[in-house]
Amino acid sequence: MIRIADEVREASAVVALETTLVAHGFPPGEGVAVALESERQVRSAGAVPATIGVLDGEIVVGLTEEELARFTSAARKVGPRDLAVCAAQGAVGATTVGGTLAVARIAGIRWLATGGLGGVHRGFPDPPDVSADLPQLARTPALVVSAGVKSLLDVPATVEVLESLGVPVLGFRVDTLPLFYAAAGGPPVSARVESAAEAAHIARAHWELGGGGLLLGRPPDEPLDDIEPLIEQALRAAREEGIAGPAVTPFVLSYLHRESGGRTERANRDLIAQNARLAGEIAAATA
Ligand code: PSU
Ligand code: MN
Repeated sequence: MIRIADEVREASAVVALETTLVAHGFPPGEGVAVALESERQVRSAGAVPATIGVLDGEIVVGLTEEELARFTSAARKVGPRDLAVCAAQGAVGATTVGGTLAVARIAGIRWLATGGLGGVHRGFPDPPDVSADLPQLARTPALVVSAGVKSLLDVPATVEVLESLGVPVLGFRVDTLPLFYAAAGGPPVSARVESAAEAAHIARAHWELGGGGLLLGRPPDEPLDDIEPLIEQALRAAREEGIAGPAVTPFVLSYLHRESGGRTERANRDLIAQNARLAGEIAAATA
């Protein structure tokens, strides 16, 4: 049921990339460009990208450019619970961080890059919405590089849950977890790291001790510090329109991209590429 591209199978340094952001995080057509740029960044750091998704009854590790083009907004959003169902039903499935981690675990991939990790939604427990990214990260020996967690979440609550799950939350040259678009103002990380090599060393030590996943927060190079009011406005609009569950993030992101005149979209695209680059450097440092 799993097809691993030859190049991925033969490489010693591999970075897994998710496809939910490709299908549901950007306007039609642009997600593919973001995915290809992430792959270029991983390669230029000396590692091999493995973009993961479900196609034609197979879980594919290392999608081709042609295959990537099929990840449109019509694709299912596939978390850990949805992988088998999606493959068995032959649907196109864009894997979330959690879904991608579940596949990485089987394929033996230790490094993953994304924009923002899922987590505890604002207003918990009404609704009691906690992303499956968190428990999946806890049980997968992999390090995820992100700009923190998704901007629309309750970030301090998410960090509390990560602590409960035994997931180290590392900051790349910062003492607080980046807030996705914004760099500063987040909750403290559990440790700060200064280099890709140090992050790799810590991850290896964590796994040697039987640990699972780790989160490494990298602040965006060009942060946007004025987006929070717009996020609150987007969440209000989502509530008023009855948008719930997995549909919230795509709704909020497109709202932000539209209302910010494209600023959040550019920031989102750039930080994903930066995270891919760093994950590539970490993978290459341990190969
Ligand atoms: N961050 C973004 N855009 C996204 C996501 C995160 O800026 O599309 C996706 C990731 O794939 C993440 C998923 O794994 O949202 C989490 O979704 P949920 O909260 O429904 O579990
Ligand atoms: Mn959710």
